[in-house]
Amino acid sequence: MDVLIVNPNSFFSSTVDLLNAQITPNLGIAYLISSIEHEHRVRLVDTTFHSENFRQYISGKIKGFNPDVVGISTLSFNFQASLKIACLLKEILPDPDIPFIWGGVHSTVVPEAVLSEPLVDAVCIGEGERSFPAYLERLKYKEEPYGVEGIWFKNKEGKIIKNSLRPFIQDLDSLLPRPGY
Ligand code: B12
Repeated sequence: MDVLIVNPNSFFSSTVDLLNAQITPNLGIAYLISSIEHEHRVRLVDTTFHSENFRQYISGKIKGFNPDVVGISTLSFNFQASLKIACLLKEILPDPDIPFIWGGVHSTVVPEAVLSEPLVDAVCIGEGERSFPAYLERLKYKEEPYGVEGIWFKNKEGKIIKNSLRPFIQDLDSLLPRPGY
C-alpha cells in the first residue's frame, strides 16, 4: 500500500515559533517508517523547515502520490498545526475518504480528545512498530481493525472502538531492519 507519513513540526506563525521547531530528525517517525517500508511504499512529508510555505511544500511533496492511508505524528504543542495540515490534505488528496491515523505522544496521552476530531479516524496508542503494520494489514484487506492491539478507531457506524493496549516490546533487537537494509 501507499502510505503518507506526516511530521507536522511547525506552528506556521512567527520567528519564535520557528526557533521552537525541532531541528533533529524525529526518532519516532524514523522507527515507524523502518517498521513498514519493507512492505509498503512510504512518502514522508516533514514540515520542519517549511512553516512559511507549508501549503506549497505539501502540495509539491505529494504530487503523483496517491496514498491509501495517511499517518500523522503529533505532540500536544503541534496538534492544532497538525489539524490544519490534515485539513489541507483532505482538500488536495485525490481520494478524500482514505483513513487518517494519528500517533505520537499526544495521541497516546489523550486518545479520546484526539479521536473526537472529525479528521481523525484512528489513533495509535504507545509504540507503533507492531501496531501500525498490523493496522495496515487490515486496511489492505479492507477490514476494520477490530482486535488490533494499540489501535482505537471509529467504525463504519462512527462508534469509537477501543482495542486493548499493546504490551511494550521487550526484545528491542527484534526491531532491527531486515537484512539487506
Ligand atoms: C528525545 C526527546 C526530545 C528531543 C527530540 C528528539 C527527536 N528528534 O526525536 C528534543 C530534545 C529535540 C525534544 C524537544 C522537545 N520536546 Co521532547 N522529548 C523527547 C523524549 C525524551 C523522547 C522522545 C522519543 O524519541 N521517543 C522515542 C520514540 C520512538 O517514540 P515516539 O516519538 O513517541 O514515537 C513512537 C510512538 O509514539 C508511535 N508514533 C509516533 N508517531 C506516530 C504516527 C503514527 C501514524 C503512528 C501509527 C504511530 C506513531 O510510534 C513511534 C515508535 O514506537 C520525550 C519523552 C518520552 N519519554 O517520550 C520528550 C517529549 C516528547 N518532549 C516533549 C516536549 C514538550 C518537547 C518540546 C516542546 C520542548 C520545548 N519546550 O521545546 C520540544 C519539541 C520539539 C519538537 N518540535 O518536537 C514532551 C511532549 C509532551 C506532549 N504531550 O506532547 C515529551 C513527552 C516530554 C514530557 N514528558 O513532557 N524532545
